[in-house]
Formats: sequence, C-alpha cells, structure tokens
Amino acid sequence: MDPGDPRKANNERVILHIDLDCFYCQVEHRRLDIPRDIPLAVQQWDGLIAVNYPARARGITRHMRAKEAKNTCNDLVLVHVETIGVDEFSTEDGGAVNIQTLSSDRLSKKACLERYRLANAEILDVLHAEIPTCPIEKASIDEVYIDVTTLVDKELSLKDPSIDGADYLFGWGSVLYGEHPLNPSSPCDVRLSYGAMIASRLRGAIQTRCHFTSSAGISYNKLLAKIGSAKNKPNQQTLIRPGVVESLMSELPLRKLKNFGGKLGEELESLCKLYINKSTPLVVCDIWNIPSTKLQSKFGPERAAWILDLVHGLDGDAEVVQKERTKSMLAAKSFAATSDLKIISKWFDVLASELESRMKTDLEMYNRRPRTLGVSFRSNSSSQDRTRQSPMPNMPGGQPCKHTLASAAFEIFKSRCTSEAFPCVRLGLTASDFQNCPDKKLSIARFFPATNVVHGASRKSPTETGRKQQQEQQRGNRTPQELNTQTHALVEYTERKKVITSTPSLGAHEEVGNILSEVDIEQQRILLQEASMLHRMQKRTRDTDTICDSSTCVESVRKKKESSRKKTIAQYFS
Ligand code: DCP
Ligand code: CA
Ligand code: CA
Repeated sequence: MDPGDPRKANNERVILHIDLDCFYCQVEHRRLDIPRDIPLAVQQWDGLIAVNYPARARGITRHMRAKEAKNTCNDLVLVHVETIGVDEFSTEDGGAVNIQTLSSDRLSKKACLERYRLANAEILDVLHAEIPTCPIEKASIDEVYIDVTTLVDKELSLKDPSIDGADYLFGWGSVLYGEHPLNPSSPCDVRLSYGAMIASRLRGAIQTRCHFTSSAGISYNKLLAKIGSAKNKPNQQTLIRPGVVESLMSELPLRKLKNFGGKLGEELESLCKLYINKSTPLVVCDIWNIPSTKLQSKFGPERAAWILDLVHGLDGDAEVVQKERTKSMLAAKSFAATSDLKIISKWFDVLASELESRMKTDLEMYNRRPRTLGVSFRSNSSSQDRTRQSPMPNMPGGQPCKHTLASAAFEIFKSRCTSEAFPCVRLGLTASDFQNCPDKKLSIARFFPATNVVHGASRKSPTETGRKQQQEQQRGNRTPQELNTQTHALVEYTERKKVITSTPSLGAHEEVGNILSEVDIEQQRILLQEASMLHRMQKRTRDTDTICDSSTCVESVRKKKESSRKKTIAQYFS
C-alpha cells in the first residue's frame, strides 16, 4: 500500500474462510466409496462441473466435455449428478416421478443437486457444534465465512503468562503468505495465529466427522480470508497478515478478485490496457496504474473509491452475517421451446418432485414451511425469467406433496402466464417466505440420526451426545502405543510449526487436526501450551546432549506443571 494512502486496514478481527476441496467429487468419493487417489470428475450432461485433484494432475479441467476428458485420461471415473425426471415423459398415473442416478436424457430429466446440499448441511452442523458462539455465514454450497474474533479474544485472555509469547505464534499447519515470519509483538499476528489454530481444528473436525478435506484462509477481513483459502489448495490453510497486500494483489489475476469476475472486471481490464502495456495476464494491482480521475469519471466517485479499496485489500469491514438456511428454494429447468401445455405440465411434475423432496428435508432439519409458491417462466424471445407468486397451497396432512405443488403451479401458469410465456424455454418453481412451525424442535442432528456411518447414500451423523460418547470411547480404546504416537505427532508438529513458512506434511497435519477436533477449546489451549513446552524441553535436552525421549518430556512437564493445571497433555493421553 502506498505509504501516503489514507486507507487503513482495521485488522482487529479474525475471519476464516473455509472452502471444501473439489466438493462434488468428494461427496461422490464418499458415497461410492471410491479411493481418493483415483482420478474422478462429476459431470452434468456433457460437461464436467467438478474435477478432483488427481484428475487435475492428469490435465482434466472443469467445463471439459466428458468425452474429451475420457480421451485425455482413460481411467477417469465419471459420476453423473443425480437426475430427476418423469418416465418416458408420458406417464398416465398423474406424474409418477422416479429419481435416477444414471447419466440420462437431458430432454426429459433435470439435474438434482440435493446430495451436495445435504453434505453442505452436514458441514454446517459440524461447524455449529464446534463453535456455537461464532457467526457462520454460508457463502455458497461449499464455503463459509466465520468470525472467530470473540473466541480468539477469549483465548488470549486465558493465555498463560509464563509461556513465551513467541510460542503462540504457530501457524497450525498454515502456509504463511509473504516473506516475514509472524511477529510476536504484533497483536494482529498473535490473533491470526490463534485464528489459524481454530481453522485447523475446524478443518480437522470436518475431516473426522464428514470425511471431507477443506482449505482455509485466515485474515482480518472477508476479502483477504477468501483469497487465502484459494492460495494453497487442496487441504491446506493460508494465513494472510497485514503488510502483504501489495504482493498478494500483484500476483492475483484481476478477474479472480471478488466482484471482478463479471462485467466490472471486464471494464477494469479494458481500462488497464489503456495505461499499461504488458504481455502477461493482468493482475489486480495493475488497476493501481489507472489514474483515479479516470476511474472516477468511468464509475463515479463512490464506486471508484470502493474499487480502490478492494484493490487495496479492504472490504469496508464487511460483517460475517449469520446465514445458513436458504431464503428460497428454486427448482428450474431449461428445455427446447414449446407451447404444448402437456409438456409444460410434465415439467411441473418434475420440478414439483424436486421441490417436495427439498421441502421435506428442510421441514425435518429446520422445522419450517414456505408460505409462498412462485412460478417462473421464460419465453424464447426473452433473456430473463418472469415470476408469478401465490400463497402456498395447503398440503395434505401438512406434508409437502408433489401432486399438490404440481397442480397449483400448473393452474398459476395456465391462468397467469401463458400470454407471455409461449413459446416457453424455461420453467421454475420457487418456495419462499419460510415460517417456523410451532412446537417440535427438530434439528439437523435429528435428520442424520444414529451413528457415524461414513459411506453410502444414507450417511448419518451422530447427535451431539452420541458424538461425545463416541469420542470418549475412541479415547478409551487407544493403546498406550497409539497415545504415544499421537504425543509424538504433536511434539513433532510443534517443531514443524516453528518453520512456519514451510508446509507440514499432510500426515502430521491430519493427525493433529484429528486430535484437536476431539477436544474442546479449553483442552486445546492446554494442549497448545503443553506442546510448546514439550518442544522447548526437547530442544533444551538436545542442546545439552542429554538423551531424553518424549515420554520423559511429558513426565517432567507433568510434574512441573501438575499443581497449576487442571489437565495436562500427559493426563489426556494416558
Ligand atoms: N460448481 C458447479 N459449476 C461451476 C462451479 C462449481 O456446479 N461452474 C459446483 C461443483 C463444485 C462446487 O460447486 O464441486 C464448488 O465449487 P468450487 O468453485 O469451490 O470448486 P471445487 O470445490 O470443485 O474445487 P476447488 O477445490 O478448486 O474449490
Ligand atoms: Ca471448493
Ligand atoms: Ca467454493
């Protein structure tokens, strides 16, 4: 940032952005029990919409045609998204709808993404259980922002003053962006280091309970946290400190910055090209070369200031807004132009079937019902959908019913849409305006009852009590050797963390992630302190050439600290 620039970052918050790695692929790996090292892609009709990392290494990219991908990598596993349709499109029974999992006919079926939405709900459930007090904002089907500032503040207030400040500056497996190590006398660095610990724990919990890897960005605002999570994919986390924005923006492709993906990005690119002549692709900080007067005349003073803020890594301290439930549900389908009401009616059967399934799930999970039904349509002479809304019809027995939805939608269409809709190329059904139902308290935990079955379509996640019992059991079942291995892993990890700019091996990282995911924040704090002490003890004994294994360290630490601690690492692991 230009030293004369009045912009100043508020770096007092700690924001995490967690993004799942090749999300749809991981859902399919888990569902079909396909080993993670097999190249796999998820296709929707002809095109690929998700590609796993082994397949990426073999040259497969998103948007490739399925056939081309198979030619490039002949052992690529292709999984088609779930489809939903009406048999032969000519059912006589009022629209019996089958959900099929085969790659199938685009002309009579629609893609259904419900299994990925459910996987997302599982992840949110894990996050809420881990950090119930922090705002979590669902940003898309596979990413969240989390404001962990209050948690970090609490941790800092509990910090053991006898422990050297520098010992808190672990990256917890983070790749530290930029050249400089974390600075123990920088309050922001210390806070971000704690944020990294929490990110590591959350990723460990997602891995342990859902069997998904994720990547995270840790920074002081949402904009930078999001850049961070994409920086070192897959299965890593990146810590972005103040002071590195210039170098960050000098390597970030212009169109990759949030808000610059669409038309605005295009306009900025054209402007940049007037002022710089370069053969390499434009990066965000190239915008710094556009004279501010030009930016202002093109976008107006307010928008120009906003653009410059973004380019300087400032997002107006956008808040993390607690948001996890959709405000509306849309099932939509594009098709060849038609004015045939019979065909329209069949598409409403398909759309109603999907909406019914989603409304049922939502009712189970969140105990709420939509009050408004929307019918949207597009004629082939228009580029936009139009919508007609109506109160949601009463459902028999209060349960979402596809027949009721389909006939209500068809009636709305016939009475209020046909004059503008034909020839029609797209239809949609929307449920919105949700209202909580009285009485029953249902939760996502109830929706995934029973035990932690990991594979298959009927994956279930444990209730909170079940989870705790399971953890107790797992802990109790560990052999001394296993416990010692974990202690070693933690100690070894502590040492690795000292070299924060290097990426720790995934093995050690996962192991520590697993340990962290099983303990609450208080125990985590103790583990952190103990681990740093073990590290120092080991270092000291090495320095004096004394032979000392980690169990001796554990014992001496335990003795030394026994009186002042409720629980030590030795107790925890023995
Ligand atoms: N998706 C889609 N169509 C797109 C982009 C994404 O259907 N044009 C779906 C498939 C992805 C999921 O959304 O799995 C999440 O999108 P991401 O952009 O986060 O991509 P991935 O999670 O697949 O990969 P990465 O590891 O790069 O985040
Ligand atoms: Ca992703
Ligand atoms: Ca994403």
